[in-house]
Amino acid sequence: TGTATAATGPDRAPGGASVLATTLGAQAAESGRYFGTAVAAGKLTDTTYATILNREFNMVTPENEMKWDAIERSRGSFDFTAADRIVNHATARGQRVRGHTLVWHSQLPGWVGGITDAGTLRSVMNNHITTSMAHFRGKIHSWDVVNEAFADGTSGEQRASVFRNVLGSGYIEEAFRTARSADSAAKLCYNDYNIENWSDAKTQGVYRMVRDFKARGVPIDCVGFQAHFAAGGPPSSFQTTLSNFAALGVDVQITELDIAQASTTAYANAVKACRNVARCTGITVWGIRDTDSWRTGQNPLLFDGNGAKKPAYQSVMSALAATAAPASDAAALASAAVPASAAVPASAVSARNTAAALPTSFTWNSSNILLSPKSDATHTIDGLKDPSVVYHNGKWHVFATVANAAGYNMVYLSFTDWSQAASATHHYLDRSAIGTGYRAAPQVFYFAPQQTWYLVYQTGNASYSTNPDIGNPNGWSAPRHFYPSIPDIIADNMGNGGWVDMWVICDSANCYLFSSDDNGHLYRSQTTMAQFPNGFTNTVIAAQDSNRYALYEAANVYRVQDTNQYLLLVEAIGSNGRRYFRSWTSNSIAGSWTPLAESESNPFARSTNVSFPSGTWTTDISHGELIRARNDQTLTINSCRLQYLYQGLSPGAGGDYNSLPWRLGLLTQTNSTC
Ligand code: 9MR
Repeated sequence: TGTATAATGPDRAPGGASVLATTLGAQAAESGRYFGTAVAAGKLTDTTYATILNREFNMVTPENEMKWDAIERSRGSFDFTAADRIVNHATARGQRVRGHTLVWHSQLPGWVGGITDAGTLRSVMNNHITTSMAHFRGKIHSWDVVNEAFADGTSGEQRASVFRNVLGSGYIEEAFRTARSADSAAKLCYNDYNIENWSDAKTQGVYRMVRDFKARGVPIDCVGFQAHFAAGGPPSSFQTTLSNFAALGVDVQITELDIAQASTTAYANAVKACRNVARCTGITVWGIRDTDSWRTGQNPLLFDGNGAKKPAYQSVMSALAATAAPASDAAALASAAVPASAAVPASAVSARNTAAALPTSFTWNSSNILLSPKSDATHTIDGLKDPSVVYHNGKWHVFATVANAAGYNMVYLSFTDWSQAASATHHYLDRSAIGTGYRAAPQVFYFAPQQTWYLVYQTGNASYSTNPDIGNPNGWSAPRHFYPSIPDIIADNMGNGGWVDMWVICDSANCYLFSSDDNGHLYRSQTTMAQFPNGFTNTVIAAQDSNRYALYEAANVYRVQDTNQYLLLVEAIGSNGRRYFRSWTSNSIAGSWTPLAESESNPFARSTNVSFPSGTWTTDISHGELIRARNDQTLTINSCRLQYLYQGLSPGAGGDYNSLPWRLGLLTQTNSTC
């Protein structure tokens, strides 16, 4: 991380050239895309395989485990065991999942192929779609609803299959309509091979179907191009094909990429075709190592049989990195007003660019524990807490409190992908000029007017340090205080609480400093952008509650991108003694706050609206931060598919508060409407 790059803020240099990341997933994320692979459940215990999977990819497609013959081998009897293994593995690591596939003429059990009665087949098909989608609801980003329904050759028509033969060509539409009712949040895709060359009759046939679906309002969100190529790679018209489909109003993806002999040029051409189309939101390769491929003997993948990167790997990385049209996600995240915006990884944003208003209720999936404390010779840490996070220069940068019985200080770590968070080095900030002693609850942001990073934290006063380079843990300045001493209004109201959790956010004219008192008050001070970080004099009570536990601490305020809304989150202690978040909105930072989801029964985030697909490791959803769409002082979030990095705690833990074993996990919103 060069200081010069850090000082200009953006994660994509102005010309669009990106910083080289170290994994496929992180590199694709630089332009708002994902990079995925097909995964076989039986290989998850192969450590070479799992190491590459966890390191490189942020999307997975079960290679065979979600197919009809795997899931409903006999009528009405569903077995999701192998598919669940893949989904749980992915979800626990923050990887998304593409469901593959609901309706396909192949890998279809004999009992379906033998049905000759339309009524029976219709109900069998719809039941298969509904039961499968219900089982995985909230865990699948996109579904291949119908796979390979068109005929090879020159007809441009649907292929013969039991579905087509018994139900007629309308079965595809019916499958998509059933799928939308079964899971309204998942993206619904049509997936096929040999539709990459624009002039091919098969491509044209699929194109006409998608155009017709869009015209008639049949629910379809995306088209998958399998991209199983011969040694020459994609046809020269591939990019044209992708952009012509995208122009119909669907996202497009490369879903099963493999190329005989894996020439570097052929791979680069495939990647570039996607990269140059804004609505091409991601690329999936059909397997990890050559030995994992279905194309025996053709060595068509990016890793050799030993798990070593092949030349094609480097060419994919370079092609992803070259000047590109950002995916529509990234385009939506960028804002004209302040150029220093962060391109947030594909794993952090929705596959669509609509900035919808916030919903009035929320549901979430949680990851497993992603980050735990790491002690060293001079630091024995019990709890990792209060995370603050930005995405910059192809990496996540996380700051957090480290706690033990003796008190608090802070730590910094960075990593390219959530799947790598656990292996990141922990840099203790007491070794920087921030120094030893009480320092806690960091908040990090880039203050664009001064081209420098700020770390705001509590020391008994409200304090900050600055650093020109967020990637340099030793670059932070010694603490300075925002106030000469605790403001009178806080001293007068905090009772036996504590003055904690300082939070800065700026609009175009002013900066605001929020803090809490563990006694039912949220405070707000104000200064001008020009004076920041000085001039915070006029402190007021921004919100209060006579039940101190209902408005306790860990307040966050964000600007909601493309709306006139600000979002306030405050941590509360519920009637069961467990931590949760309440939320409000306002049309100005200094305005009054209107309830959004703010009760125990309709919380912003609480154990009651959070699912733990791989085990409930905490019933506290406590102090953390939303993933932001930018890293600057505006604290802007994209309302699509929110993610919240939080602290949680083993439900059985107890004893000394400072020694509690807090760990960090990531919530991903499951009821996003965009
Ligand atoms: O890679 C899959 C292989 O393990 C299976 O034996 C095969 C069975 O048909 O399916 C392969 O995956 C296919 C995918 O599901 C759909 N598009 C073509 C893929 C390669 O055949």
